[in-house]
Amino acid sequence: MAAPERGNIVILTGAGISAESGLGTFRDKGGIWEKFDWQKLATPEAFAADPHSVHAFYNARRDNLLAAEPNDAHRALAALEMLWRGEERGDYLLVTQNIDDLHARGGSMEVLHMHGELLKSRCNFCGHLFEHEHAVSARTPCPACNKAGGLRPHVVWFGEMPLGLDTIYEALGGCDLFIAIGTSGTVYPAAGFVAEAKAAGAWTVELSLEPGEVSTLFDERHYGPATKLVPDWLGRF
Ligand code: BV8
Repeated sequence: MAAPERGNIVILTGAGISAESGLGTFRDKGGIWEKFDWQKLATPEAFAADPHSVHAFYNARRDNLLAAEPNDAHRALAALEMLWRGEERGDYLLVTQNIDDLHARGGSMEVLHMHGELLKSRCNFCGHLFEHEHAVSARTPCPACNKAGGLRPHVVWFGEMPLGLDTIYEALGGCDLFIAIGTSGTVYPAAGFVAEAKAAGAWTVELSLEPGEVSTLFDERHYGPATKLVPDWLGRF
């Protein structure tokens, strides 16, 4: 597809865009859900049953993230956002399933974290939401209400409502170009976004290492490592 001069763009990223920054993906060989059981670590029931193990799981991933750097794919998306918004070519929405902060550190100004953020926790007692890099445990007191035992990762677990869905579905309903980058198309509702975009008449593009579970829905598909594929494909704008 030739790059459009104008129009509304929605981009959905998944763990694959951060793979070359050293953060694990979930379902690739050796992925996170191969090593860890998501039913014991990424559901509200798991947290209620064993908050210590769940906090330890996210503390370890937070440490990995603090040692990671954004890559050329993150930076290429930031450049597209700058161009699209700077020249008022249309709406631009970056939605990520990732809980890392590499899009922001790579220069993206606005990122919708539909599955939450690893560098944030919130208090179940007072609702306080705060950023932190240090480890948190079931005994850590809330910095606002000072009560201990109520802190949880600001992460959307399986069975929980993803964040920002109203904004996302509104953008999908009016988008001209939908690009999915580094996602296996396994987790809903994110995996259903391509169908929403198609229904709105958008051109849909999959950029990943290999075909995902909803690949056949895409108008255009390119495969390869994101740090090469994304700057190359976005270079046409
Ligand atoms: C919801 C945060 C209702 C946590 C995550 C039974 C009970 C309850 C729910 C369900 C159920 N059955 C089905 C569901 C729905 C469920 C779901 O979809 N389950 C799946 C497993 C079937 N979804 C939910 O529960 C969601 N909530 O349904 O609420 C609702 C429904 C509709 C509307 C409103 C409300 C909540 C899901 C969120 C769960 N939280 N993460 C954490 O991170 O610890 S999900 C987890 O999977 C991550 O967020 C991850 O981002 C996401 C998707 O995975 P991917 O990003 O795609 O990563 P993956 O490893 O799978 O793929 C990597 C891809 O990268 C591959 O394609 C690979 O080829 C590519 N790649 C690899 N290397 C590279 C690369 N590409 C380019 N370059 C490379 N170098």
